[in-house]
Amino acid sequence: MKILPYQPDQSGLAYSVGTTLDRFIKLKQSDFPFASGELSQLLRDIALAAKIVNRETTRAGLSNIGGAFGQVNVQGEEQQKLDVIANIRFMRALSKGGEVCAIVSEEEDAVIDLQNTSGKYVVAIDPLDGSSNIDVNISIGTIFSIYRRKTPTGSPIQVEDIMQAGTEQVAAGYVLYGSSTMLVYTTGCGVNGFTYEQSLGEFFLSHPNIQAPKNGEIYSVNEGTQKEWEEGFKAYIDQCKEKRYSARYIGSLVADFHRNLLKGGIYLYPATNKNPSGKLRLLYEANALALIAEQAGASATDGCQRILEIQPTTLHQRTPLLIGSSDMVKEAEAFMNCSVEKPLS
Ligand code: FDP
Repeated sequence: MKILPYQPDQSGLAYSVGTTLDRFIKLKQSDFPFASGELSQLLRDIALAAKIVNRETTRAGLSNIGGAFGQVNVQGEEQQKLDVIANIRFMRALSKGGEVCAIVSEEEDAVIDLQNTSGKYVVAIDPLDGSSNIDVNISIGTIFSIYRRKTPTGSPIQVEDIMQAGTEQVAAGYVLYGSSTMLVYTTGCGVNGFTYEQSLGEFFLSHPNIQAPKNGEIYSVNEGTQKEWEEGFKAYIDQCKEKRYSARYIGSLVADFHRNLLKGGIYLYPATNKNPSGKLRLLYEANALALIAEQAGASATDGCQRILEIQPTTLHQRTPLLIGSSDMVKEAEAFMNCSVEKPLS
């Protein structure tokens, strides 16, 4: 009997499809001493739900899942049917896996206790971000943060398990449903991006070790609220214009953030009259993107304080957000007036 060692094919006849998300997660598990595989499984559960949400979003115009659901969420925002569907999909995936004990979702007033006291992890999630863009076929996203519970497993969940600062995240990521669907995540050892290959039903590593440019020439802000900005903020945006930066604002945080992360730029959502503490939610929007930003060499601040160090006090707490290329964020911060007392969100 003849036995030969395996020689990878060099002919180029069948191109390599690359590293799947599953394999990558498994390979990276060894980055964590004593890892038991639960976080890896949790990331895989999120990826599965993302594939399902991707399927729903891509047929949004065809099936009866577009438009408003007819209810408002705890933020007072009108829920779209796809917001509700995405929430159900992620809740289901996270509750079935067994690794999670509690979920904070944009679409739920309260913390959802999964009654799984053996679950080590708490997930904060915005199941479908940028939902005003769903019906007009523009990029939308999912944002998630994963925390390890503070109290011992086996006991009921407590406030300290939920109200953790962003520095405590063990992993965070987003899914961008755009011209292609991408999942980008970090476990605190750099940032990696995966593109969904629809025909194979798999995410493949497409953007290894993402490094954000230190500087950029794109600013992303809703200029319609300009009259409500504080003077320093106005002055910074004026400077962006003087420097002939490009204005790019999709109105989907994930999409605006992703573009600026890859190309260099800054996304800003300041305090306004309507949203005196800013619009974006700390627990399930700002924190996840701030961790990714920092892991990729970019930064995130509320104008005066590093986002990751803000101690949350309420579930749906809002924060101003300045996030993107580190030099741009630093420059913007220098314009902010940090002596004014901030209103409670
Ligand atoms: P949306 O309300 O459509 O869900 O998360 C909130 C968010 O979108 C962000 O994705 C987006 O960047 C921002 O709000 C848009 O707000 P404005 O319409 O006030 O600009």
